[in-house]
Amino acid sequence: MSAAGEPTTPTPLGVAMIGYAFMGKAHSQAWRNVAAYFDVPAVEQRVLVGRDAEQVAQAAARFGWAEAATDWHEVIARDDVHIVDICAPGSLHAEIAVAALEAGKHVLVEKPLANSLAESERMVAAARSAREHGVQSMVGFNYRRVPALAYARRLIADGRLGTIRQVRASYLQDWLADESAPMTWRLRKETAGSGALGDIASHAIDQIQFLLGDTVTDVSGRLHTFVGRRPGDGGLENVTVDDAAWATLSLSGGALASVEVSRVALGRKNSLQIEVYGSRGALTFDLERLNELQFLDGAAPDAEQGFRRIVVTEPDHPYAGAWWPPGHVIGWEHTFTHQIQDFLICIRDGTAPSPSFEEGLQVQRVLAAIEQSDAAKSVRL
Ligand code: SOE
Repeated sequence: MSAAGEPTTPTPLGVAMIGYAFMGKAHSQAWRNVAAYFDVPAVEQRVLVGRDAEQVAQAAARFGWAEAATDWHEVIARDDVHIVDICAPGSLHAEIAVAALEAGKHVLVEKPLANSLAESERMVAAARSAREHGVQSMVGFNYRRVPALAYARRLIADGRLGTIRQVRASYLQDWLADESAPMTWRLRKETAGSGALGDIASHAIDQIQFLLGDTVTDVSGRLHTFVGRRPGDGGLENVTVDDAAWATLSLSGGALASVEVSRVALGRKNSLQIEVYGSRGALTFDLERLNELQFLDGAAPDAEQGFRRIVVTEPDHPYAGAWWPPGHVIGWEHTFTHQIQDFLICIRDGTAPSPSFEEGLQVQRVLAAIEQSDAAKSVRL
């Protein structure tokens, strides 16, 4: 407590991270770098947690963590741990997040929030009561922190596109196009919850709601699994999640959006594309050119109509001023650094971060509605 009785931020803030695979690696570089580029409270990467003692120790040494541990229960009880960053599979999110929040730790959890609505609701309840004690929580929808997309949101909020009518979002990958690609936790319903739906449609849906500042109110959807069996440890195993998903969404402000996602779209590595069409302007974004935004100003003279390319690296653009001079582009990993800087500022200022667990639950409701709509099936001709 400060002299005025206000809660003070411990210095440095001790961080524990659970999980050290792909997302753990991405988050680690952000924890390592954030204080070098942004004006944030000091942090210390105290402990990395994983199930395999040898592997987690190697990962800790490599990714800059002071210690390694195998029992997350012990770690969240430590007094020198103030923040818990959950990069474990979705099936573990609820249990760890609720326990960490109850132990008074700020929690950052990877997307999607959880594997089911029931788990998500438990997490929201825990987040709400923790918030009353100044304990913050956030979901890792990192694409909100792409400068071009944060800037797109600003243009939309400023009315530069007029009334938004239509959004097209697609997120296509091909790492499952090969039928011999092996089983992983991401292909089992009990660990991942769903397939392309939770993994990448969740990003697209969050992004649409973020850009428009709107909420999805109505959904129709379709899921499909193209490769039903894949090699596991003991031979071929059933894939219990979708490979691809489609949805049309109505938004509270009157816009309609289409979403198409796939992990079997051959040739597409990590292609997130978004197009927004309004009554006065339009914009398009492609993650493979993440420093750029294409903007069409419908108010320009007819003879000058056309999309123009904005390189989103100016000091006035979101996040960009912390890095390099204009035109010196940044990459995918920077979105995680931005995410952690936003989270740390909220912890320091005692303000609620976004996307909150409530916002994560809203995405989860849309995912569940797409599954429900798929179960209702289409009209057969
Ligand atoms: C795997 O499909 C994945 O790593 C997602 O889980 C991430 O959220 C996305 O950013 C990239 O693809």
